[in-house]
Amino acid sequence: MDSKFVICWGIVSLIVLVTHQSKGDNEAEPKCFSRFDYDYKMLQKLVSLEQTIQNLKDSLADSKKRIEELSRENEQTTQNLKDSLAETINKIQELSRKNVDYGSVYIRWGRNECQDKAEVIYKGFTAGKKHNDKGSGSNTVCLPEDPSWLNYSTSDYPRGTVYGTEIDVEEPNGIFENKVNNQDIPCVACHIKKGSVIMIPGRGHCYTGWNLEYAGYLMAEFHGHPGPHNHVCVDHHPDFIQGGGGNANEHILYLTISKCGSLPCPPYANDKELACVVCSK
Ligand SMILES: [Ca+2]
Ligand SMILES: [Ca+2]
Repeated sequence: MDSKFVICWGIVSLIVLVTHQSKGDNEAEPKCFSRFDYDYKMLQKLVSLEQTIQNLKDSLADSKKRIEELSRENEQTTQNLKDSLAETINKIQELSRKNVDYGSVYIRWGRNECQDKAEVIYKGFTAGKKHNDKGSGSNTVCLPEDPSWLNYSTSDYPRGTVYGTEIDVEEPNGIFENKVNNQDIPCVACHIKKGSVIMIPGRGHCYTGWNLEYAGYLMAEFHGHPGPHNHVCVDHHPDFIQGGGGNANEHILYLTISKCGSLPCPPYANDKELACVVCSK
C-alpha cells in the first residue's frame, strides 16, 4: 500500500474522529476510493473542521459577551438594591428622629416626682373648687409651685374660686400604705418621649405592650356634695404637702366605688374601690 495513501487514511481518520467528537453525532467514516478522492475528502474535512472551530470561537465570543452583559446588569441591579436599601434606612432613621421629638404629657396626681425616664415639666399643688360650692370650675387642676401673673386685681367682684386639695379617706382604710386622711397633696406634670399615654380607670395594671407610668386609685368628690366634679387618678403612694395635714375641707378627693346595675357585675362588684393606671407606648 502506498505510504501516502496510509498517511491520508490516518489523517482522514483522525479528522473524522475529531469532527465526530466535536459534533457528537455518529457519522460514518469516509471511504477512500483513490488518492485524489481521499485528498479531496481530507480537504473537505479540514474545511469543515475549520468552520466548526470558527463556529466554536464565535459561540465562545458570544458567550463571553453575554456574560459581560449579565455581569454589568447584575452590577446595576446590585447597585439599585443598595440605593433602595440606603433610602429605606434614611427614611427609618428620619422617622425614628421624629418619633424621639414627639412626646406625651400627663399629670401625676398626688406625687411630686415623675417616674425615672420621664421629665418633670413642673411641680405643683393639686387644686379645685370648694366641695360645697355650686359653681366654679368642675375639674381638678395642677397649679405650679412657682406661679407667674399677668394683670390681676384684688377688687371684690364675681369670680370663680380655686382651693387646694386634700384627701379624705378615713383610717384605717386598707387602701393606702400610709395615713392619708386630710393630707393636702401635690401633683407633677410629666413629659415622656412616647407617642401615646392613657389613664385607664378600673385597672391596676397596664395591658400587654404598654408601659406603666404609675398606678393609683380613682378619686373624685363625695357623691353627696353638690356640683360636677371630674375623676383623677391619684398615685397609690402619695406624697403630702408639708404642713397640710389639717382638716381644711376645701377641695376634697374621695375614693370612688363601683355600683352594680347598669354596670355589669361581674366583672365589677358593689362597693369596691376602683383602681386606675396611667400607661404609655
Ligand atoms: Ca388638709
Ligand atoms: Ca378633710
